[in-house]
Amino acid sequence: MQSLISSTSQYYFDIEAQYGAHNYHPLPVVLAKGKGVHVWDVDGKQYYDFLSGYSAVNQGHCHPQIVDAFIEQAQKLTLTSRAFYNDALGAYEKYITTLFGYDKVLPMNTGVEAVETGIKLCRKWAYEVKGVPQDKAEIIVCEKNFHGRTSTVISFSSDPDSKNNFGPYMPGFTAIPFNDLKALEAALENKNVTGFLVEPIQGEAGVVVPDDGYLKKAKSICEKHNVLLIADEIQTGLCRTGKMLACDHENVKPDILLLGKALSGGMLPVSAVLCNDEIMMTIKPGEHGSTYGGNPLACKTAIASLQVLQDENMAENAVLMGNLLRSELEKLNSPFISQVRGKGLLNAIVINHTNKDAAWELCIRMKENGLLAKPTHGDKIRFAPPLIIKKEEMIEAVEIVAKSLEEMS
Ligand code: IF1
Repeated sequence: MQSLISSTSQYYFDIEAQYGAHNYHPLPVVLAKGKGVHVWDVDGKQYYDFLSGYSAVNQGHCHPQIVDAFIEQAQKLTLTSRAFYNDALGAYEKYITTLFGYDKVLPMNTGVEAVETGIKLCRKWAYEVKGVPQDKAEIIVCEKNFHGRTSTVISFSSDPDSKNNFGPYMPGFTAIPFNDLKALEAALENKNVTGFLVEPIQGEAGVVVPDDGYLKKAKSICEKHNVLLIADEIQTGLCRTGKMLACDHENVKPDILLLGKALSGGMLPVSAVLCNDEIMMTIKPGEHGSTYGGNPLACKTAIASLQVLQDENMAENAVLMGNLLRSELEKLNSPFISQVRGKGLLNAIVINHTNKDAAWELCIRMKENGLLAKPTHGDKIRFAPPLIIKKEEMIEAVEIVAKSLEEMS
């Protein structure tokens, strides 16, 4: 379906095509402003943002308290490097470790850096604490995982787009089916296994929610084999699924917790690795780091981002609005929707249509009607608005989905 494109928007499409890498295929919309659940394009048209920066703006676009914290620190001191102490890092470290109940935090920037750091900690712990033979540590991952795009992390991806022609690949990873405890039990018979890296809900795979009790049983299997559970909560964490952490739905405490995205409310890249001393203290001075890791601007922004999640009860709202979204979508009884699934405000619909571009076309129609969402892996569309969305806004958003589905027929 041909989208209605203004000449202003076309200018931006062209300049990016000319000067920017073509590593994305964005929806044809050029955004210029964001506030709360809304974004506006260069022509001033308003949209509901149902992607939330891939769950990085859970708190809503340009949340005033987060912006204020950012601006205040930006005018004082933004980066010292870790070659020196600064007056923001310690307070942040105390805040976040107290909030999540771990001895220590290792501050990084992007989500994949937190994943890489978690892998390095798990391996170091294997050799220096568990006693795995040198260079034999094995980490179990799940098929259809998404943990980021560095060369190590795509080494254990099962997605050809993420992996093809980026070899040679990093060894030391074994993939098992997600949501399969027998496969996990069997994989952990290998005494060299040191960790199990898993997303509590698989995001990019199309919001795949495991059976109730899966995480709890996985944790006990790991404990039985002295294997670390590494929970990648970079997308599922920070109230997105209706609890502070998706692991909280089953009262599971990962050995290594990975956070990112909404940890900064969409202001700048901030990620974090949390674990207890037995694991964290295996890394000694000079053995890991990052120029921007733990910078004062990130620390103050992250505290504000975590505080507003709690102050504004965003997890509770995610439960209520997620239930409303899924029930309203089900009520549409659209022949084009074969499944509605998710937890809290991490949701996806599976499109049932002979036309392979149906999901894309539906996203184009929703864009024309005032709602932005993006297909993932062909026939799924993720619906993940900011967690501050109100009931009347959710109702209006579903009306846009319904109208767009009508147009599809
Ligand atoms: C893209 C989606 C993909 C993540 C989980 C680590 C990372 C991500 C569970 C790495 C990042 C982003 C990356 C972006 C699209 C988006 C994404 F699921 F969120 F939609 F790809 F799967 N763990 N997810 O979801 O964090 O290094 O990006 O900060 O690469 O296209 P990052």
